[in-house]
Amino acid sequence: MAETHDSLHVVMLPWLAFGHMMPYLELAKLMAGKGHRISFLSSPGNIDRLPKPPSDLASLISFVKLPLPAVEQLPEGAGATSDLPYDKIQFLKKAYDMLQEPVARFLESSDPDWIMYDFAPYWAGPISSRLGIRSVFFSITTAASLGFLGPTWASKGGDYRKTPEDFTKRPNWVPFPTSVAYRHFEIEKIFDAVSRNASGVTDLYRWGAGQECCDIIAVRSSYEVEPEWLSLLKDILAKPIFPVGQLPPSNPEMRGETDSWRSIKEWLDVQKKCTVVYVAFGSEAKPSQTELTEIALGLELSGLPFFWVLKTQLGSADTESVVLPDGFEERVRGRGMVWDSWVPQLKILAHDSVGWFLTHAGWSSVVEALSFGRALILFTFLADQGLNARLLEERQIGYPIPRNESDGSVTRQSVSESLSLVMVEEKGRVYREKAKEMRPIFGDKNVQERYVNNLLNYLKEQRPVKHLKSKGITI
Ligand SMILES: *[C@@H]1O[C@H](CO)[C@@H](O)[C@H](O)[C@H]1NC(C)=O
Ligand SMILES: CC(=O)N[C@H]1CO[C@H](CO)[C@@H](O)[C@@H]1O
Repeated sequence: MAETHDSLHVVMLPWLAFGHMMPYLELAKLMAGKGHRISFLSSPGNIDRLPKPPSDLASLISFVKLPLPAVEQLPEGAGATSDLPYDKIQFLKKAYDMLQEPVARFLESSDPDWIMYDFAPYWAGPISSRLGIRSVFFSITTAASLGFLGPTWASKGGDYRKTPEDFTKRPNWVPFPTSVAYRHFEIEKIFDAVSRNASGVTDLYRWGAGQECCDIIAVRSSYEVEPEWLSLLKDILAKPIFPVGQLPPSNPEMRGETDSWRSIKEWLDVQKKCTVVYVAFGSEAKPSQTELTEIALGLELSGLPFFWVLKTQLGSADTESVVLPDGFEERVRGRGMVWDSWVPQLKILAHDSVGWFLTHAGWSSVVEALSFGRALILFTFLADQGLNARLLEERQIGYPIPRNESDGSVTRQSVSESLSLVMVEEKGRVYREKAKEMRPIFGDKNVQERYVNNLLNYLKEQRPVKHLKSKGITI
Protein backbone atom coordinates (compact mmCIF):
# COMPACT_ATOMS: atom_id res chain seq x y z
CA MET A 1 0.00 0.00 0.00
CA ALA A 2 1.48 3.33 -0.99
CA GLU A 3 0.69 6.88 -0.02
CA THR A 4 -0.66 9.16 -2.71
CA HIS A 5 -0.65 12.93 -2.93
CA ASP A 6 -4.02 13.18 -1.23
CA SER A 7 -3.22 10.68 1.54
CA LEU A 8 -4.25 11.74 5.01
CA HIS A 9 -2.30 11.50 8.22
CA VAL A 10 -4.68 10.56 11.04
CA VAL A 11 -3.74 10.23 14.71
CA MET A 12 -5.73 7.73 16.80
CA LEU A 13 -6.09 8.08 20.53
CA PRO A 14 -8.19 5.25 21.96
CA TRP A 15 -8.89 4.69 25.66
CA LEU A 16 -6.60 2.15 27.35
CA ALA A 17 -9.03 -0.77 27.06
CA PHE A 18 -8.70 -3.55 24.52
CA GLY A 19 -12.41 -3.25 23.72
CA HIS A 20 -11.59 0.29 22.56
CA MET A 21 -8.13 -0.21 21.03
CA MET A 22 -9.23 -3.15 18.87
CA PRO A 23 -12.01 -1.36 16.93
CA TYR A 24 -9.72 1.68 16.57
CA LEU A 25 -7.06 -0.60 15.15
CA GLU A 26 -9.57 -2.23 12.83
CA LEU A 27 -10.54 1.17 11.47
CA ALA A 28 -6.85 2.10 11.22
CA LYS A 29 -6.24 -0.97 9.05
CA LEU A 30 -9.18 -0.13 6.78
CA MET A 31 -7.94 3.44 6.36
CA ALA A 32 -4.36 2.33 5.78
CA GLY A 33 -5.75 -0.08 3.19
CA LYS A 34 -6.73 3.03 1.22
CA GLY A 35 -3.22 4.49 1.44
CA HIS A 36 -3.66 6.74 4.48
CA ARG A 37 -1.12 7.07 7.24
CA ILE A 38 -2.11 6.35 10.85
CA SER A 39 -0.29 7.14 14.10
CA PHE A 40 -1.74 4.96 16.83
CA LEU A 41 -1.03 6.23 20.36
CA SER A 42 -1.08 4.05 23.47
CA SER A 43 0.99 2.87 26.40
CA PRO A 44 4.08 0.78 25.52
CA GLY A 45 2.68 -2.36 27.19
CA ASN A 46 -0.55 -2.15 25.23
CA ILE A 47 1.19 -1.66 21.93
CA ASP A 48 3.31 -4.74 22.59
CA ARG A 49 0.14 -6.73 23.24
CA LEU A 50 -1.82 -5.54 20.20
CA PRO A 51 -1.88 -7.81 17.15
CA LYS A 52 0.53 -6.72 14.43
CA PRO A 53 -1.12 -5.33 11.29
CA PRO A 54 -0.65 -7.35 8.09
CA SER A 55 2.72 -6.68 6.45
CA ASP A 56 1.31 -4.74 3.48
CA LEU A 57 -0.09 -2.14 5.90
CA ALA A 58 2.73 -2.13 8.43
CA SER A 59 4.54 0.83 6.88
CA LEU A 60 1.42 3.00 7.07
CA ILE A 61 0.48 2.32 10.69
CA SER A 62 2.98 3.65 13.21
CA PHE A 63 2.53 2.78 16.83
CA VAL A 64 3.58 5.59 19.12
CA LYS A 65 4.43 4.56 22.65
CA LEU A 66 3.49 7.03 25.37
CA PRO A 67 4.74 5.83 28.77
CA LEU A 68 2.15 6.32 31.53
CA PRO A 69 3.25 8.52 34.43
CA ALA A 70 3.32 6.83 37.83
CA VAL A 71 0.21 7.51 39.88
CA GLU A 72 -0.26 6.61 43.51
CA GLN A 73 -2.55 3.56 43.88
CA LEU A 74 -2.09 2.55 40.23
CA PRO A 75 -0.36 -0.85 40.30
CA GLU A 76 2.99 -0.72 38.53
CA GLY A 77 2.93 -2.14 35.02
CA ALA A 78 -0.83 -1.68 34.57
CA GLY A 79 -1.44 -0.22 31.14
CA ALA A 80 -4.97 -1.29 30.31
CA THR A 81 -8.28 -1.73 32.10
CA SER A 82 -7.98 -5.52 31.81
CA ASP A 83 -4.90 -5.37 34.09
CA LEU A 84 -7.02 -3.91 36.90
CA PRO A 85 -9.92 -4.57 39.20
CA TYR A 86 -12.84 -2.19 38.63
CA ASP A 87 -12.11 0.13 41.56
CA LYS A 88 -8.57 0.86 40.32
CA ILE A 89 -9.57 2.03 36.86
CA GLN A 90 -10.07 5.59 38.10
CA PHE A 91 -6.30 5.76 38.72
CA LEU A 92 -5.61 4.64 35.18
CA LYS A 93 -7.75 7.57 34.00
CA LYS A 94 -5.77 9.86 36.25
CA ALA A 95 -2.49 8.67 34.70
CA TYR A 96 -4.01 8.94 31.23
CA ASP A 97 -4.96 12.58 31.79
CA MET A 98 -1.29 13.27 32.51
CA LEU A 99 -0.55 12.40 28.87
CA GLN A 100 -1.94 15.75 27.69
CA GLU A 101 1.51 17.26 27.33
CA PRO A 102 3.13 14.34 25.50
CA VAL A 103 0.11 14.09 23.20
CA ALA A 104 0.25 17.83 22.47
CA ARG A 105 3.98 17.57 21.71
CA PHE A 106 3.40 14.65 19.38
CA LEU A 107 0.62 16.47 17.53
CA GLU A 108 2.74 19.57 17.20
CA SER A 109 5.75 17.74 15.81
CA SER A 110 3.86 15.41 13.46
CA ASP A 111 1.21 17.91 12.29
CA PRO A 112 -1.48 15.41 11.22
CA ASP A 113 -4.62 16.32 9.29
CA TRP A 114 -7.03 14.76 11.72
CA ILE A 115 -7.12 13.20 15.17
CA MET A 116 -9.69 10.56 16.18
CA TYR A 117 -10.09 10.44 19.94
CA ASP A 118 -12.08 8.41 22.44
CA PHE A 119 -14.25 9.44 25.40
CA ALA A 120 -11.42 9.34 27.97
CA PRO A 121 -9.11 12.00 26.38
CA TYR A 122 -11.82 14.68 26.48
CA TRP A 123 -8.93 17.18 26.47
CA ALA A 124 -7.77 16.18 22.97
CA GLY A 125 -10.33 18.40 21.21
CA PRO A 126 -9.10 21.75 22.59
CA ILE A 127 -5.44 20.77 22.05
CA SER A 128 -6.11 19.88 18.41
CA SER A 129 -8.06 23.01 17.59
CA ARG A 130 -5.29 25.15 19.12
CA LEU A 131 -2.88 23.40 16.72
CA GLY A 132 -5.15 23.68 13.68
CA ILE A 133 -5.76 19.92 13.55
CA ARG A 134 -9.30 18.74 12.88
CA SER A 135 -10.90 16.23 15.21
CA VAL A 136 -13.27 13.28 15.24
CA PHE A 137 -14.83 12.04 18.45
CA PHE A 138 -14.91 8.30 17.68
CA SER A 139 -17.24 6.28 19.85
CA ILE A 140 -16.77 2.54 19.84
CA THR A 141 -20.11 2.12 21.61
CA THR A 142 -23.38 1.84 19.71
CA ALA A 143 -25.47 4.77 18.56
CA ALA A 144 -28.13 3.60 21.05
CA SER A 145 -25.65 3.99 23.93
CA LEU A 146 -24.72 7.49 22.77
CA GLY A 147 -28.38 8.36 22.40
CA PHE A 148 -29.10 7.07 25.88
CA LEU A 149 -26.23 9.18 27.23
CA GLY A 150 -27.87 12.16 25.61
CA PRO A 151 -26.96 15.69 24.57
CA THR A 152 -23.63 17.11 25.77
CA TRP A 153 -25.30 19.45 28.28
CA ALA A 154 -26.72 16.38 29.96
CA SER A 155 -23.48 14.39 30.14
CA LYS A 156 -21.56 17.48 31.23
CA GLY A 157 -23.62 17.72 34.40
CA GLY A 158 -27.04 19.12 33.47
CA ASP A 159 -28.80 15.75 33.26
CA TYR A 160 -32.26 15.66 34.84
CA ARG A 161 -31.52 12.03 35.77
CA LYS A 162 -30.09 11.96 39.28
CA THR A 163 -30.87 8.57 40.80
CA PRO A 164 -30.06 5.07 39.52
CA GLU A 165 -33.81 4.59 38.99
CA ASP A 166 -33.82 7.47 36.48
CA PHE A 167 -31.42 5.49 34.31
CA THR A 168 -33.80 2.53 34.08
CA LYS A 169 -36.24 4.50 31.90
CA ARG A 170 -36.29 5.82 28.36
CA PRO A 171 -34.69 9.30 28.43
CA ASN A 172 -37.06 12.17 27.62
CA TRP A 173 -35.06 13.20 24.51
CA VAL A 174 -35.79 9.84 22.86
CA PRO A 175 -39.04 10.32 20.89
CA PHE A 176 -39.57 6.69 19.78
CA PRO A 177 -40.57 3.67 21.88
CA THR A 178 -37.58 1.63 23.02
CA SER A 179 -36.54 -0.56 25.90
CA VAL A 180 -32.94 0.70 25.73
CA ALA A 181 -32.19 1.67 29.35
CA TYR A 182 -30.35 0.07 32.24
CA ARG A 183 -31.90 -2.55 34.46
CA HIS A 184 -31.83 -1.80 38.12
CA PHE A 185 -28.98 -4.16 39.01
CA GLU A 186 -26.89 -2.97 36.06
CA ILE A 187 -26.96 0.72 36.87
CA GLU A 188 -26.45 0.11 40.60
CA LYS A 189 -23.13 -1.54 39.79
CA ILE A 190 -21.76 1.32 37.69
CA PHE A 191 -23.54 4.32 39.14
CA ASP A 192 -20.24 5.72 40.42
CA ALA A 193 -19.47 6.62 36.79
CA VAL A 194 -21.93 9.44 37.35
CA SER A 195 -20.08 10.73 40.41
CA ARG A 196 -16.73 12.47 40.72
CA ASN A 197 -13.74 10.24 40.96
CA ALA A 198 -10.01 10.11 41.61
CA SER A 199 -9.34 11.60 38.18
CA GLY A 200 -11.43 14.66 39.07
CA VAL A 201 -14.15 14.29 36.44
CA THR A 202 -16.96 11.81 35.91
CA ASP A 203 -17.00 9.43 32.98
CA LEU A 204 -20.14 11.12 31.74
CA TYR A 205 -18.37 14.47 31.72
CA ARG A 206 -15.63 12.95 29.56
CA TRP A 207 -18.22 11.86 27.00
CA GLY A 208 -19.95 15.22 26.95
CA ALA A 209 -16.84 17.37 26.83
CA GLY A 210 -15.25 15.14 24.19
CA GLN A 211 -18.30 15.36 21.94
CA GLU A 212 -18.62 19.08 22.42
CA CYS A 213 -15.10 19.97 21.27
CA CYS A 214 -14.80 17.83 18.13
CA ASP A 215 -15.58 18.71 14.53
CA ILE A 216 -17.50 15.51 13.78
CA ILE A 217 -18.66 12.39 15.61
CA ALA A 218 -17.99 8.89 14.30
CA VAL A 219 -19.86 5.91 15.75
CA ARG A 220 -19.32 2.19 15.48
CA SER A 221 -22.75 1.68 14.02
CA SER A 222 -24.63 1.24 10.76
CA TYR A 223 -27.96 2.33 9.26
CA GLU A 224 -28.86 -1.34 8.80
CA VAL A 225 -28.79 -1.87 12.57
CA GLU A 226 -29.58 1.46 14.25
CA PRO A 227 -31.34 3.84 11.84
CA GLU A 228 -33.54 5.50 14.46
CA TRP A 229 -30.67 6.07 16.89
CA LEU A 230 -28.36 7.52 14.26
CA SER A 231 -31.01 9.99 13.25
CA LEU A 232 -31.59 10.90 16.91
CA LEU A 233 -27.86 11.60 17.34
CA LYS A 234 -27.97 14.15 14.52
CA ASP A 235 -30.68 16.01 16.40
CA ILE A 236 -29.34 15.90 19.94
CA LEU A 237 -25.62 16.28 19.26
CA ALA A 238 -25.91 18.88 16.49
CA LYS A 239 -22.74 17.69 14.73
CA PRO A 240 -22.15 15.69 11.56
CA ILE A 241 -22.58 12.01 12.55
CA PHE A 242 -20.68 9.33 10.66
CA PRO A 243 -21.47 5.67 11.25
CA VAL A 244 -18.23 3.80 10.49
CA GLY A 245 -19.82 0.36 10.16
CA GLN A 246 -19.59 -2.54 12.62
CA LEU A 247 -15.84 -3.09 12.08
CA PRO A 248 -15.82 -6.90 12.03
CA PRO A 249 -12.22 -8.04 12.55
CA SER A 250 -10.64 -8.55 9.16
CA ASN A 251 -7.81 -10.74 10.21
CA PRO A 252 -8.58 -13.99 12.08
CA GLU A 253 -4.86 -14.88 12.06
CA MET A 254 -4.39 -12.57 15.06
CA ARG A 255 -1.42 -13.60 17.15
CA GLY A 256 -0.61 -16.48 14.83
CA GLU A 257 -0.86 -20.24 15.18
CA THR A 258 -0.32 -20.62 18.87
CA ASP A 259 -0.13 -23.84 20.85
CA SER A 260 -3.27 -22.83 22.69
CA TRP A 261 -5.22 -22.56 19.43
CA ARG A 262 -3.94 -25.98 18.37
CA SER A 263 -5.31 -27.62 21.53
CA ILE A 264 -8.57 -25.67 21.39
CA LYS A 265 -9.05 -26.67 17.76
CA GLU A 266 -8.34 -30.31 18.54
CA TRP A 267 -11.13 -30.22 21.11
CA LEU A 268 -13.58 -28.36 18.86
CA ASP A 269 -12.81 -30.64 15.90
CA VAL A 270 -14.25 -33.70 17.66
CA GLN A 271 -17.52 -31.99 18.64
CA LYS A 272 -20.59 -32.22 16.41
CA LYS A 273 -21.32 -29.41 13.99
CA CYS A 274 -23.12 -26.40 15.47
CA THR A 275 -23.57 -27.87 18.96
CA VAL A 276 -21.05 -26.13 21.21
CA VAL A 277 -21.92 -23.10 23.35
CA TYR A 278 -18.99 -20.72 23.50
CA VAL A 279 -19.00 -18.92 26.86
CA ALA A 280 -16.91 -15.76 27.34
CA PHE A 281 -17.43 -12.46 29.11
CA GLY A 282 -14.71 -10.27 27.60
CA SER A 283 -11.43 -9.05 28.98
CA GLU A 284 -12.82 -6.88 31.77
CA ALA A 285 -15.63 -8.85 33.34
CA LYS A 286 -15.22 -11.37 36.10
CA PRO A 287 -18.32 -13.09 37.49
CA SER A 288 -18.88 -12.87 41.23
CA GLN A 289 -18.45 -16.13 43.13
CA THR A 290 -22.21 -16.76 43.27
CA GLU A 291 -22.67 -15.92 39.58
CA LEU A 292 -19.80 -18.22 38.67
CA THR A 293 -21.23 -21.08 40.70
CA GLU A 294 -24.71 -20.76 39.17
CA ILE A 295 -23.42 -20.37 35.60
CA ALA A 296 -21.20 -23.45 36.06
CA LEU A 297 -23.98 -25.55 37.54
CA GLY A 298 -26.37 -24.28 34.87
CA LEU A 299 -24.00 -25.41 32.14
CA GLU A 300 -23.67 -28.75 33.88
CA LEU A 301 -27.44 -29.11 34.22
CA SER A 302 -28.01 -28.30 30.54
CA GLY A 303 -26.07 -31.36 29.42
CA LEU A 304 -24.81 -29.33 26.44
CA PRO A 305 -21.25 -29.17 25.12
CA PHE A 306 -19.50 -25.89 26.00
CA PHE A 307 -16.18 -24.09 25.71
CA TRP A 308 -15.79 -21.55 28.52
CA VAL A 309 -13.14 -18.85 28.69
CA LEU A 310 -13.10 -17.90 32.32
CA LYS A 311 -11.35 -14.99 33.92
CA THR A 312 -10.96 -15.74 37.63
CA GLN A 313 -8.82 -12.72 38.51
CA LEU A 314 -8.50 -9.20 37.06
CA GLY A 315 -4.76 -8.53 37.09
CA SER A 316 -2.41 -9.31 39.93
CA ALA A 317 -3.84 -6.46 42.05
CA ASP A 318 -7.15 -8.32 42.23
CA THR A 319 -7.37 -10.05 45.59
CA GLU A 320 -10.78 -11.62 45.05
CA SER A 321 -10.28 -14.47 42.65
CA VAL A 322 -13.20 -16.81 42.05
CA VAL A 323 -13.26 -20.61 41.81
CA LEU A 324 -15.32 -23.25 40.01
CA PRO A 325 -17.58 -25.54 42.09
CA ASP A 326 -15.84 -28.59 43.56
CA GLY A 327 -15.44 -31.42 41.08
CA PHE A 328 -17.04 -29.43 38.25
CA GLU A 329 -14.32 -30.01 35.70
CA GLU A 330 -14.24 -33.76 36.33
CA ARG A 331 -18.01 -34.04 36.03
CA VAL A 332 -18.17 -32.23 32.67
CA ARG A 333 -14.95 -33.71 31.27
CA GLY A 334 -15.30 -34.52 27.57
CA ARG A 335 -18.27 -32.34 26.88
CA GLY A 336 -17.15 -29.14 28.58
CA MET A 337 -13.85 -27.29 28.50
CA VAL A 338 -12.78 -24.42 30.75
CA TRP A 339 -9.92 -22.22 29.55
CA ASP A 340 -8.28 -19.65 31.83
CA SER A 341 -6.07 -17.64 29.50
CA TRP A 342 -6.30 -15.61 26.31
CA VAL A 343 -7.95 -17.31 23.35
CA PRO A 344 -8.30 -16.41 19.66
CA GLN A 345 -12.01 -15.71 20.07
CA LEU A 346 -12.63 -15.03 16.41
CA LYS A 347 -11.27 -18.43 15.42
CA ILE A 348 -13.43 -20.13 18.01
CA LEU A 349 -16.55 -18.31 16.82
CA ALA A 350 -15.65 -19.19 13.24
CA HIS A 351 -15.32 -22.90 14.04
CA ASP A 352 -18.09 -25.14 12.64
CA SER A 353 -18.76 -26.82 15.98
CA VAL A 354 -19.75 -23.57 17.65
CA GLY A 355 -23.40 -22.66 17.32
CA TRP A 356 -24.10 -20.38 20.25
CA PHE A 357 -22.51 -17.69 22.31
CA LEU A 358 -23.18 -16.94 25.95
CA THR A 359 -21.80 -13.40 26.09
CA HIS A 360 -21.57 -10.27 28.24
CA ALA A 361 -22.88 -8.26 25.26
CA GLY A 362 -19.70 -6.22 24.78
CA TRP A 363 -20.19 -4.86 21.28
CA SER A 364 -16.97 -6.28 19.81
CA SER A 365 -18.00 -9.77 20.89
CA VAL A 366 -21.49 -9.21 19.49
CA VAL A 367 -20.06 -8.11 16.13
CA GLU A 368 -17.69 -11.07 15.97
CA ALA A 369 -20.45 -13.57 16.77
CA LEU A 370 -23.05 -12.11 14.42
CA SER A 371 -20.58 -11.93 11.56
CA PHE A 372 -20.68 -15.76 11.79
CA GLY A 373 -24.42 -15.91 12.47
CA ARG A 374 -24.01 -17.36 15.99
CA ALA A 375 -27.08 -17.01 18.22
CA LEU A 376 -26.64 -14.95 21.38
CA ILE A 377 -27.54 -15.62 24.99
CA LEU A 378 -26.89 -12.54 27.12
CA PHE A 379 -25.51 -12.05 30.61
CA THR A 380 -24.34 -8.47 31.23
CA PHE A 381 -21.76 -7.17 33.71
CA LEU A 382 -20.61 -3.56 33.25
CA ALA A 383 -20.37 -0.37 31.22
CA ASP A 384 -22.67 -0.14 28.19
CA GLN A 385 -23.33 -3.90 28.12
CA GLY A 386 -26.85 -3.48 29.52
CA LEU A 387 -27.74 -0.98 26.79
CA ASN A 388 -26.31 -3.27 24.10
CA ALA A 389 -28.30 -6.15 25.52
CA ARG A 390 -31.59 -4.17 25.41
CA LEU A 391 -30.91 -3.21 21.79
CA LEU A 392 -30.34 -6.88 20.89
CA GLU A 393 -33.31 -8.07 22.95
CA GLU A 394 -35.65 -5.56 21.35
CA ARG A 395 -34.59 -6.74 17.89
CA GLN A 396 -34.83 -10.39 19.05
CA ILE A 397 -31.20 -10.95 18.18
CA GLY A 398 -30.20 -11.92 21.72
CA TYR A 399 -31.96 -13.65 24.60
CA PRO A 400 -31.26 -12.40 28.15
CA ILE A 401 -30.92 -14.98 30.90
CA PRO A 402 -33.66 -14.09 33.42
CA ARG A 403 -32.22 -12.48 36.56
CA ASN A 404 -33.42 -11.02 39.80
CA GLU A 405 -34.22 -7.40 38.95
CA SER A 406 -32.92 -5.96 42.20
CA ASP A 407 -29.58 -7.74 42.65
CA GLY A 408 -29.04 -9.34 39.24
CA SER A 409 -28.66 -12.80 40.69
CA VAL A 410 -29.19 -15.78 38.47
CA THR A 411 -30.07 -19.40 39.13
CA ARG A 412 -28.61 -22.54 37.59
CA GLN A 413 -32.13 -23.40 36.35
CA SER A 414 -32.51 -20.13 34.46
CA VAL A 415 -29.05 -20.56 32.89
CA SER A 416 -29.88 -24.07 31.73
CA GLU A 417 -33.41 -23.18 30.56
CA SER A 418 -32.18 -20.15 28.60
CA LEU A 419 -29.63 -22.26 26.79
CA SER A 420 -32.15 -24.86 25.73
CA LEU A 421 -34.68 -22.20 24.77
CA VAL A 422 -32.30 -20.56 22.33
CA MET A 423 -30.70 -23.79 21.13
CA VAL A 424 -33.52 -26.26 20.72
CA GLU A 425 -37.00 -25.03 21.60
CA GLU A 426 -39.57 -23.70 19.13
CA LYS A 427 -39.91 -20.52 21.24
CA GLY A 428 -36.26 -19.78 20.60
CA ARG A 429 -36.40 -20.23 16.82
CA VAL A 430 -36.59 -16.46 16.26
CA TYR A 431 -33.20 -15.96 17.97
CA ARG A 432 -31.58 -18.59 15.80
CA GLU A 433 -33.07 -17.12 12.62
CA LYS A 434 -32.30 -13.51 13.46
CA ALA A 435 -28.69 -14.33 14.19
CA LYS A 436 -28.38 -15.87 10.71
CA GLU A 437 -30.10 -12.85 9.14
CA MET A 438 -27.56 -10.57 10.82
CA ARG A 439 -24.60 -12.33 9.25
CA PRO A 440 -24.33 -10.18 6.09
CA ILE A 441 -25.21 -7.02 8.02
CA PHE A 442 -22.39 -7.49 10.51
CA GLY A 443 -19.87 -9.38 8.43
CA ASP A 444 -20.09 -8.09 4.87
CA LYS A 445 -16.85 -6.47 3.70
CA ASN A 446 -18.56 -4.32 1.04
CA VAL A 447 -20.98 -2.82 3.53
CA GLN A 448 -18.02 -2.08 5.78
CA GLU A 449 -16.04 -0.52 2.96
CA ARG A 450 -18.88 1.83 2.03
CA TYR A 451 -18.94 3.31 5.52
CA VAL A 452 -15.20 3.81 5.65
CA ASN A 453 -15.11 5.41 2.20
CA ASN A 454 -17.85 7.79 3.20
CA LEU A 455 -15.90 8.89 6.26
CA LEU A 456 -12.64 9.15 4.32
CA ASN A 457 -14.24 11.33 1.66
CA TYR A 458 -15.29 13.78 4.32
CA LEU A 459 -11.90 13.72 6.05
CA LYS A 460 -10.22 14.45 2.71
CA GLU A 461 -12.59 17.25 1.74
CA GLN A 462 -12.41 18.88 5.13
CA ARG A 463 -8.71 18.53 5.90
CA PRO A 464 -7.08 21.60 7.40
CA VAL A 465 -6.63 24.33 4.81
CA LYS A 466 -2.89 24.68 5.49
CA HIS A 467 -2.45 21.03 4.50
CA LEU A 468 -4.49 21.38 1.33
CA LYS A 469 -2.23 24.20 0.23
CA SER A 470 1.00 22.45 1.09
CA LYS A 471 -0.09 19.42 -0.93
CA GLY A 472 -0.94 21.61 -3.89
CA ILE A 473 -4.65 20.84 -3.67
CA THR A 474 -6.70 23.85 -4.70
CA ILE A 475 -9.88 24.80 -2.93
C1 LIG B 1 -34.24 -10.70 44.55
O1 LIG B 1 -33.20 -10.18 45.34
C2 LIG B 1 -33.65 -9.45 46.47
C3 LIG B 1 -32.41 -8.81 47.11
O2 LIG B 1 -31.35 -9.71 47.23
C4 LIG B 1 -34.40 -10.41 47.40
O3 LIG B 1 -34.86 -9.71 48.54
C5 LIG B 1 -35.58 -11.00 46.62
O4 LIG B 1 -36.26 -11.96 47.42
C6 LIG B 1 -35.13 -11.65 45.33
N1 LIG B 1 -36.30 -12.00 44.55
C7 LIG B 1 -36.53 -13.21 44.08
C8 LIG B 1 -37.76 -13.38 43.26
O5 LIG B 1 -35.76 -14.14 44.28
C1 LIG C 1 -12.83 10.04 45.03
C2 LIG C 1 -13.93 9.10 44.64
O1 LIG C 1 -15.06 9.47 44.57
N1 LIG C 1 -13.57 7.82 44.41
C3 LIG C 1 -14.51 6.77 44.03
C4 LIG C 1 -14.40 6.49 42.57
O2 LIG C 1 -15.05 5.28 42.18
C5 LIG C 1 -14.62 4.12 42.88
C6 LIG C 1 -15.29 2.92 42.26
O3 LIG C 1 -14.91 2.86 40.93
C7 LIG C 1 -14.92 4.28 44.35
O4 LIG C 1 -14.49 3.12 45.04
C8 LIG C 1 -14.19 5.52 44.88
O5 LIG C 1 -14.55 5.77 46.20
